[in-house]
Amino acid sequence: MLYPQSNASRSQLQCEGFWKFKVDPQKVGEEEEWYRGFDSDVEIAVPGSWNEQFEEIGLSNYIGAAWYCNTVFVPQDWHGRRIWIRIGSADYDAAIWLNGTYVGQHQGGFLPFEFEISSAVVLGEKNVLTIRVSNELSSETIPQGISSEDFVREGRLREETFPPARFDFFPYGGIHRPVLVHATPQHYLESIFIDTNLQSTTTGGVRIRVAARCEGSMSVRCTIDGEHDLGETVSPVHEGFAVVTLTIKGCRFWSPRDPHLYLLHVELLTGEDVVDEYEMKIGVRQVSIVKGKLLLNGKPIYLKGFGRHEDFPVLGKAVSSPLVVKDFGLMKWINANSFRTSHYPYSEEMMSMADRKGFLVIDEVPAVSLDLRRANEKTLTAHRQAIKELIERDYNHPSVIVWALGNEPNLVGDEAYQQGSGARYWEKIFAFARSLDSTRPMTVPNCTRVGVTDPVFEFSDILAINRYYGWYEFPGRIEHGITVMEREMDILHSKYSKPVLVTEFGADTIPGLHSISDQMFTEEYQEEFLERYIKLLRSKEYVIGEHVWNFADFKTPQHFRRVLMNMKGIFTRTRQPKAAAFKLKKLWNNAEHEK
Ligand code: BDP
Repeated sequence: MLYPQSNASRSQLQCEGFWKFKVDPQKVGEEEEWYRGFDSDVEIAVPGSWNEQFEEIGLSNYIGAAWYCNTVFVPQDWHGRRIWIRIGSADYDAAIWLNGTYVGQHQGGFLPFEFEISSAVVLGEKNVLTIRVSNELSSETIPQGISSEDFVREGRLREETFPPARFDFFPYGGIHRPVLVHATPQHYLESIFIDTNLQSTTTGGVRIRVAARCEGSMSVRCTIDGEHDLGETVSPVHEGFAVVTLTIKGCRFWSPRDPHLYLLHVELLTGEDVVDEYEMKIGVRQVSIVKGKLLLNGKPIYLKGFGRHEDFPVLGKAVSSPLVVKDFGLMKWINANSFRTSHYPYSEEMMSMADRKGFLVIDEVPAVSLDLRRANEKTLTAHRQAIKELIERDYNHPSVIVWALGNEPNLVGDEAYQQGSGARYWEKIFAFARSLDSTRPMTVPNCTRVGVTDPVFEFSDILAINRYYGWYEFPGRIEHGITVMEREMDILHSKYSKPVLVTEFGADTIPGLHSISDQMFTEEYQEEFLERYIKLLRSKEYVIGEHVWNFADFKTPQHFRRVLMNMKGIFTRTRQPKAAAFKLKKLWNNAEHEK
């Protein structure tokens, strides 16, 4: 699925703005035929989260189904083309109707989906678009949900949150990314996958795999930055596929220091006539792990940055262009070179900006806190589907250097996980992911409670660990926490001989709270915690990076250990720096590949 664009062959309409909105807690909407269109005094902004927009009408904790309705005028001159509806993300399940006709359903949040609507659309008129979204989760969805009964069954009543969630971020509902109606030609480019490598220190290789839906004799032509002398650029389409290989001499390889992007132009041709075309920016770079080091273009790279969230007051989980700009500005300011899309895929707008700004991204599948006692074949299928959709969406981003296939499985502990169920599950997941991408390292961040015997380590290329010694364990005792951390990292490394990446470490901090002794929640405690961890990590040859938890404070479900938010942010939820921000800026003020 290609991101829609406008060019001589393609067009698009943005459907953002205010939509009619109606909640459907009893799930009567379908029976009452709301899909034919409805009126309502309640209007919701798209993109946006309903929990943030409708506190006043009692929806801040609403988990359930809700309906959206709008009209879209599709121009007459789209006649003869294929017409599609594409949604950037709807959390977590969406069903679509156009003019009362069912179009399709997609399960799984945080990822785009599209359906062809050519036969349902009326050209030159307003079409009624109805979307039902639900933010309900179950044991069979990715991420998994949790019910009040599960809390009891799992013997963890005191862990109960409201709304119930297995994870530590707010389970917002809504259409969170752009809704687009777009047109392609009848014969069209369906997907493009780019592989790049270093053929020498000055020559880059680019392999372009194209899938096209077309009939008859067609070919694909690829050009980079309009240069035609890059090798054989035309290839015939055979059974819907074509491969073009190009070489770039005197190549400017993509890196955080020089995030150079080339413009790739792909055309679908019949003879010399252009049937469809697509333009995209590509970076030429190579990621590898050699002798325990993470290499970018053959040189060791050390990751400095954050685990993050998509979260902001009023917006909830909605993508906002000013916020994307602001956050990259802050990450540059603080001298970070990387981030992890914890705990789900981020907006396409954010990923493209990472390419342009030269950030290295660990791209995460939304399989957070998996509990295998609750998982079954359907969970496995949903997990595979999320991996497939994420890899297809983000394969071409040079910024994406690692896939995280989940986060902290077996969080609340179950012996069977260590004794076989974990290994059996992850073996299948890693094998599936590797069948889709053989070029990038893969990992799953592990949690303290599972420890160094987590089966994910067997399958991971990088040993990713989330640790809070000096916070959840040994509260108020940073010194002791550091000693335990060091011992554990040494054991981990000697056991698996793979590079170690600390994907989370941090301390909740209330800005303005101070103390002259080690007191949790003070600004001094956060500064010292981070500084001591960073000093330790840099003293270990096998550590390839440090990701502080979290970039900014973020909203969580209600729980006695959270005051509205998780406050481990280096910035507040509204992006004011805490004292630790200035400390990190200094600690990260060195060359990207140096510790
Ligand atoms: C880790 C989780 C993360 C939490 C964090 C915390 O990966 O989602 O927000 O702990 O408790 O275990 O701050």
